[in-house]
Amino acid sequence: MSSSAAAAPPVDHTQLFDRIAAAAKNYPKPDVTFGYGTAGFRTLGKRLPSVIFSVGLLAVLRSQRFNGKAIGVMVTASHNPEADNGVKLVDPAGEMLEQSWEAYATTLANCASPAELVAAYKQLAEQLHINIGAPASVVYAADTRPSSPELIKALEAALAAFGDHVKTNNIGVTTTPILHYVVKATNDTSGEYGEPTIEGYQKKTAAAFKALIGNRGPLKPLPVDCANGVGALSLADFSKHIGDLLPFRPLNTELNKEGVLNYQCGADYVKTKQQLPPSVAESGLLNHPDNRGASFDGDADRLIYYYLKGGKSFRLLDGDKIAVLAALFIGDLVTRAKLTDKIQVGVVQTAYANGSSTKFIKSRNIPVTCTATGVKHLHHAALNYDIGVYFEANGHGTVLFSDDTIATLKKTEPESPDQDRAIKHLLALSQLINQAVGDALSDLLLVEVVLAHRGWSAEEWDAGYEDLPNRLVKVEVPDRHIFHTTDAERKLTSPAGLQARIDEAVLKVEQGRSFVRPSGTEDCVRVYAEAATSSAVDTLAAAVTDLVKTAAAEAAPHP
Ligand code: 16G
Ligand code: MG
Repeated sequence: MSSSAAAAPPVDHTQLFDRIAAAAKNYPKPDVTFGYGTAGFRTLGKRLPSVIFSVGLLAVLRSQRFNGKAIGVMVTASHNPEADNGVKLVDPAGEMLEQSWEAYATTLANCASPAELVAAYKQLAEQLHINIGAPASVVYAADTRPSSPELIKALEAALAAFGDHVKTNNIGVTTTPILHYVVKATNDTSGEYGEPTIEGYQKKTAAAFKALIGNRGPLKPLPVDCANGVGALSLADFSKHIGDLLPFRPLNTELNKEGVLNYQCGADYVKTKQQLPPSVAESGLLNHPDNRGASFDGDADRLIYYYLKGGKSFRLLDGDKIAVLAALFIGDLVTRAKLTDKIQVGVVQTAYANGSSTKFIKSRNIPVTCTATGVKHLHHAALNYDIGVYFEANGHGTVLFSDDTIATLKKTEPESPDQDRAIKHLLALSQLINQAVGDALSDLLLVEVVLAHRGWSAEEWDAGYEDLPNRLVKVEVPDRHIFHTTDAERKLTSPAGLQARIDEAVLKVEQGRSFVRPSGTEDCVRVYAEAATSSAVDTLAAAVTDLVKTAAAEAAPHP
């Protein structure tokens, strides 16, 4: 970086390369091709040790690239079955790894031998002009999966090869959003973001929650389905900090029983099946119409709410409903703070957002941006707003406050007690809501704060708009890579002619909308459809599925 670096004598890193190669021998690569996808690497846990080892090397390089700032490594496979595992890297500001580095992760993960790995690593460092002898810092954590301890050992073996100049911080078993928080807090030089520990996260979140609830508590008990995952731990820890202010009724908290993680429970189960997990139904905790319940996914970065209307019929309160609840509440606070000319609140969604939610948000004069699927895309777009509310329908999301917004809030002199309260509430929300990444626990607290302030039950929250009936179909095709999209994945550019046929099918049904995209996490193509009625959406989903299958078969090579 400095001119003296260029003039320095070449450093001999042979010993380091030898140590890396020797350690890598213990983690032979299986005969699998790996790819760093939407959520990092994800596959059967037993296939991953070599991948995790290579991720350790990349984390060090990434940290050196930022002059030794901490990089995060999270070992988790989120809502996937228990036998799966995964790993992703977290950038210094607590964000997902910058996209251009995903290809480097893939290159290192696919090296077939220790010698190849060292050569690829060396080449990468040269190409990026990174001094591999420079200091680095890596913070890491894992979820509760049985394969996680073994994978953490592989990561530590890679980091240990560097000796003392790589600082490591194993924060243990925790949620993905807490790891993101700790990375952001570690690198925050202002010291304002919070202590860089799990405890620091709990304290900061609890203080903001208490300030926002004020004398509105104690709130009604809340059943929380923890998917038998790591969210159960953070919920129990958090509970100690707030006492009875919000009494949780934790469900699915088995962390040591085999085969139960994400099994018939969790946010993904509820969203895809559109029904209560059997365990939640059996608990009877939702039988009262005023009650609401929530589900986390396996690493607690997704949140879904629900209730039984009239104590009987299941109603889903998904990421779209959370986004609407949050955006309108925050918008009202900005109005009361008399800052509408300085602070613009916007919502970011994907094409999976129910059309009714988008229409509803726009009808309230709140701008909406649509991005491609995947947290990083939404997060990036949300940064364009002063306060950006982003949620995927599946429950991933958060609310980002820009630095300028925080500065504006801090320097505004209130002229009335109401304006003063609104400003304080906005500042407290910026402390409550995880600014690094979507966080099921902090999002849950956000929902509870809004409901408490509005004095609403789940049913009143739900009353804003009615979801259009929708279907999500998974279509297995010979080659999903022939499907290419544009316009935030709302239109196909190939196979040729398919989009025009989908458009024709859409026109045949009232309020129809449908799009097709290749999955970033599974070997399939996903069809989404919505329409005015349940039967119309069935017709549309079936028609588009047929079109996709036909186009995929026509494109496949004939034997
Ligand atoms: C990953 C993404 C999630 C997205 C999903 C789509 C992150 C942390 N996770 O789980 O946001 O909704 O992929 O899966 O970005 P798909 O490409 O298989 O439809
Ligand atoms: Mg997750």
